[in-house]
Amino acid sequence: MRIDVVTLFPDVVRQCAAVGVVGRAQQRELLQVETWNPRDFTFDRHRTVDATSYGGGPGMVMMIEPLRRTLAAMREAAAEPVHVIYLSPQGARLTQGRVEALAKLPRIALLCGRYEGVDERLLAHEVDEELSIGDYVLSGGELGAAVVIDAVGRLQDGALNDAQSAEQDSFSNGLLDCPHYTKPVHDALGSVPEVLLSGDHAAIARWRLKQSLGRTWSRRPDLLSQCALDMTSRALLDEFRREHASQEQARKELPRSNKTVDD
Ligand code: 4FD
Repeated sequence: MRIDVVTLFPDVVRQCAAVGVVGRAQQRELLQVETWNPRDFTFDRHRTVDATSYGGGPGMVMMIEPLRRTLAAMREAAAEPVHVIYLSPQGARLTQGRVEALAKLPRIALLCGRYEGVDERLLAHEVDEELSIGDYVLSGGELGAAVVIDAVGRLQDGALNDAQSAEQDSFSNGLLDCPHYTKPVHDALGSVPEVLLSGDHAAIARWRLKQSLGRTWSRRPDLLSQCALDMTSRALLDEFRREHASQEQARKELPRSNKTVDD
């Protein structure tokens, strides 16, 4: 897959995409990331890419012409049509489902805004999809682009090894991930749940699914309501909720010993 990024800060995007799983995916030629700087498509002495906003008020807007020329050059270098995505707080929320669909495309382009964003006319004519990585404002679309590149890049065939397999990710089944533990078995902070040491793979899978269901129920009920649970999952979640309720009860009845530095 190839991802073209239109950005005033190509170094930021390239460096974000150069490390870890996604950096390795590029080395293995499973993923190609190219950047295009709109400043290279200006002709004036100051390489101007922005101007003040009509209607007044503070803040600058990215101008049509440099971006139009940049996108034309990017599209000319492509054999196929390119799906162009604009990163902005006004976009549809990026989800793992959308990431999985984008990861199957041969080519996407990411348009990064700075200042107050891009002239609406350029967006209307050149952009296929507007995405937001979350309900907060960044000083530019570059970190959003880096998020898309990472999420999509790690799903390319061969990017993850067996141990990292994407099937185990949070959200791949619509649920949050279960807790994870490693050495040592006993620590001052607590012990590893016994079932994980039992070697009983069916019991371990059951425990993990129950934890996933329970965490999703308590932390992200919005996800759970979008998720059709089978009988097994319903039973596991009921079990978790009963345990959760009795733990809450115990916590209220005998408040845990208040150990302090003075003890
Ligand atoms: N939540 C996001 C994307 C970009 C951004 C920008 C209009 C500002 C947050 C277009 C206004 C781009 C996001 C740059 N902030 N800032 O995905």
